[in-house]
Amino acid sequence: MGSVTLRYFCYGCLFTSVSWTLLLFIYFNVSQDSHVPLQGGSSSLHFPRKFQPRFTRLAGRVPKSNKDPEAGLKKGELSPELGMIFNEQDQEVRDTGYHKHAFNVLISNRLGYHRELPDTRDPKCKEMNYAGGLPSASVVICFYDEAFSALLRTVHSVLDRTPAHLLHEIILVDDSSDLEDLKAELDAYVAHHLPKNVKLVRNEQREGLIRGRMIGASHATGQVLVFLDSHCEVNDMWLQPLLAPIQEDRRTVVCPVIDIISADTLLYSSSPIVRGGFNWGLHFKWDPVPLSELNGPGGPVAPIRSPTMAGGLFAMNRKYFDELGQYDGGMDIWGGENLEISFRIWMCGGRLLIFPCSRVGHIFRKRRPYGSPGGQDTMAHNSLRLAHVWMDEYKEQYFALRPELRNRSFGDIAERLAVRKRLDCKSFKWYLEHVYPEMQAVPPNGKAQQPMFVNKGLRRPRVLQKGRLHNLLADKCLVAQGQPTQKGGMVVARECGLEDADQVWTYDEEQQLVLAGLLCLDVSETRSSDPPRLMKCHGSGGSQQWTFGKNRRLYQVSVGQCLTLVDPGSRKGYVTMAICDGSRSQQWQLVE
Ligand code: LR7
Ligand code: MN
Repeated sequence: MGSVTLRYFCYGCLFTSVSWTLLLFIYFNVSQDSHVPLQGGSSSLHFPRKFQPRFTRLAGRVPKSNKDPEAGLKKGELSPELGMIFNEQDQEVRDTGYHKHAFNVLISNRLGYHRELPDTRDPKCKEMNYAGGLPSASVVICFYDEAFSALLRTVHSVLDRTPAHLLHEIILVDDSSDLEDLKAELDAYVAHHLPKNVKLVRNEQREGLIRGRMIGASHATGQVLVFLDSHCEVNDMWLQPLLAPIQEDRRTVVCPVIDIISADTLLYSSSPIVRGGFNWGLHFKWDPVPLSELNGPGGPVAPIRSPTMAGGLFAMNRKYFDELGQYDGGMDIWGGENLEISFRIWMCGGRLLIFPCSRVGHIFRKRRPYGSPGGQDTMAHNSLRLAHVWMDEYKEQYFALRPELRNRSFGDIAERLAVRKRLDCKSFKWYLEHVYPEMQAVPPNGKAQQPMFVNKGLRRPRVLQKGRLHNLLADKCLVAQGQPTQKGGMVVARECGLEDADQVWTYDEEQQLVLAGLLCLDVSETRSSDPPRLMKCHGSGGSQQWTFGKNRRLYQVSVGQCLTLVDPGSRKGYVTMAICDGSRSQQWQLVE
């Protein structure tokens, strides 16, 4: 993942939850079209029925139709037009939000601090009973420059979905955020709108998430520590399945299934049941769960042994966290601590389990929007420390991939070696043989794998409609400016060619527009005013997700704007993204 350091700011977009509720009420219930001048009143411009996409896939998806946004939404579904840009201020919120936080802050703000989520658990989870007398939890949320609405949704989701007697406290650790308004807003909010057991701790200097969590834990007094990233939403009955096994065995460390909150649409959807692994580049990765374990006697509610954890979301007995050596305080900012604590848990007598009945959503971003204060590669520094402390002769596997790090200094690790000795931990060889036998000693291609979800599969989305994309005002069709095979190429409106296969678009169930069966119509993440381009289809919605709406508008879900012909008289046929205004330059139709 790349990282950039950005220090600028706009929280002019902040409202209290009350005013947001009001705004959303107006937006959805009263007069959605009153925001949109020049619109005709016709409602006959919907897709023909046969092309209306089905609703049958994952719960919590954006409804795939151009129905009225407020009509018939199921629990946890979002209006596809929730990110609609109405004015320059909306645009500013969206664009600077992407820049600073790498997700759609406009939608995050509009969602407010409370929302319903689809229940993503296996139905059998509802039959589970958790005995009384579970230990109480201290939830530690460490954050640096987080978007206020995302942080508050994290906090409120915990308050809303955790029985009071199990929630000892929430400890917010502000890791010396640079966004000044975030500090002021949060002070006021914590003082006036949150219960007393929500505490705010401020680091005087940026410590990074690893020392940040240690500081949070040092303030905690509950029996169990639960760590969360600052852009999560916990789902129904999330905590009980995590507390019960810790009560049974204090050396069991537990993770929920991490559901996916889309960075572009904020849609909450179920994540596949996978477990944690890693590669020799010391990147975390998701692995399929061995069938023997998936189909074991406990069925879909049984815990899954996981060789590693992703890092951000887990629960652990607080005293055991101390005994096990907390974290390596010599690790900086971000990276590596997740593998370090995973190895330590397994090698030193504990175990790490994922409980499929506990579900917590996390906003998965495409990049990290912050860097380290001095621009250092903290992932490399932290990985070196963990390799030297825990990996024995297997650290050579890492150096084979990263020879430039072999002689790099990594600070003092004496304290960590003492932890390993004190706990009489097993060897890394033992860990590989008993916990992660799937790991191959020699990397097959010498390359580190990508540390992200790769669970999409190769299935091609079902085509819903096919034809030329006709602009009604100019009587022209949307085509590639150059070759339709050229990645990054622009699109323009030109004379329609009836026989021309290069003009044929498909619209599919993923709401993608694919030209000539090759590339997808895609928009820029950070600048909503940039013209759309043809890019490789990525299959994860967002920048490639389009809906046909009122007045034949072609709406872009993550940009919140409509495809617009710039100058209908000009032969150049340029198109751009612009605020949806119902004008004829925004009327598009797929015609066979
Ligand atoms: O200097 C910092 N100080 C902080 O307080 C940098 C970050 N942070 C906070 C930040 O605001 C956030 O709340 O630390 C938290 C994690 O940072 P992210 O969200 O940028 O990290 P991530 O989600 O990309 O990374 C994953 O790997 C990290 C390795 O250090 C941490 O373990 C994260 O907690 C972890 N996140 C998850 O496991 C969520 C699931 C993602 C996956 C896979
Ligand atoms: Mn995160």
